[in-house]
Amino acid sequence: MSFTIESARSIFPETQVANGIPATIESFNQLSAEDQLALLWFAYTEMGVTITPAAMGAANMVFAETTLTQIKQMSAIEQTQVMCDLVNHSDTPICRTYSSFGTNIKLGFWYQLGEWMKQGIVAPIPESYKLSPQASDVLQAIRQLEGGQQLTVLQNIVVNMGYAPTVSTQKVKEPVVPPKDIAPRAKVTIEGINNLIVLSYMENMNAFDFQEAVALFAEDGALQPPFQEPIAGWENILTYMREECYGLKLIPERGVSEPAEGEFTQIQVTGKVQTPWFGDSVGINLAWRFLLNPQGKIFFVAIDVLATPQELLNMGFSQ
Ligand code: EQ3
Repeated sequence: MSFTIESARSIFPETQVANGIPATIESFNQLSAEDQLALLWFAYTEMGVTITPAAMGAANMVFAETTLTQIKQMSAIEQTQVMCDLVNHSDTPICRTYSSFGTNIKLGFWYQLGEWMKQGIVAPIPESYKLSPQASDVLQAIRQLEGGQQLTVLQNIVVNMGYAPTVSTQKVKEPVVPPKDIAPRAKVTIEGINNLIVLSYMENMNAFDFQEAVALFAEDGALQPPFQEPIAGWENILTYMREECYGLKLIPERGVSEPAEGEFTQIQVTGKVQTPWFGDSVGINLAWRFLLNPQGKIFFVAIDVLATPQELLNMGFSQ
């Protein structure tokens, strides 16, 4: 019997995924627009992490400049309306433009608005704003997540704002990374793993050499980001990596490799990833679940955010 992408999704079923993340996002989405905006403000200011301004350069904010200038010139009431529209997924020109931005531009857009809110250029959340009891519960749930998980919640919420019509529009492409931006290659070692494809995946991702990273996949192979559906095929994976992975630092620590059905090999690796937004101040605890086909190519890899840091040590080793 051979694997399908669907059956590959359940390799290493004992992986303890941080299911608190989608649950928190779900309860956040039930709140009123005002509560959502205020809660994000309070959560963000409480987190005690600061965005590395260098990440703004990588985000290529030129795509968002016109919209940001437009918002800057609005009255306070209009500014608040725009922010509520974004949260409400209203069909407005700004919401449509926002949806066409890549992830990094969306994050940079809110970072800029946040800075302007602090400076009084954009309508702030009144300090006396009283969250509803439901919103206070969601804020409490966010407080209880560990740092990397809080960022994952924040990122997911921000990325899904705006209005995307069902007929897909042309996405604003993030900068295509020219060869000179490929970082120096650093050798990766993973305790318990000597598989060259897995090691090479980590090394190429850290060098931002996404062409080489994609060449490690089978032509019909797939990559499944946390809490998302698998992205299948070389071209789609490459587009995704160019948009989402520039600046990420993968820090795999240890793993296990074992034979699977039909001469496939399954490999589980645990470790951390750092995002350029917060430099090395926050590491997100992750697991990679690789399934290699009999030719040794990556047929499937899932990336999961782990429930507890303890999982970094526990996983795979109890078998
Ligand atoms: C202004 C303010 C504060 C208040 C206002 O009311 C509303 C909003 C929205 C506000 C602003 C919020 C801001 C500025 C939020 C910024 C959030 C940021 C910068 C979050 C960044 C998070 C980054 C994360 C979680 C990155 C995770 C990366 C992962 C898991 C990478 C995984 C991958 C690996 C390891 C692979 O091997 C393959 C690719 C893949 C990407 C899946």
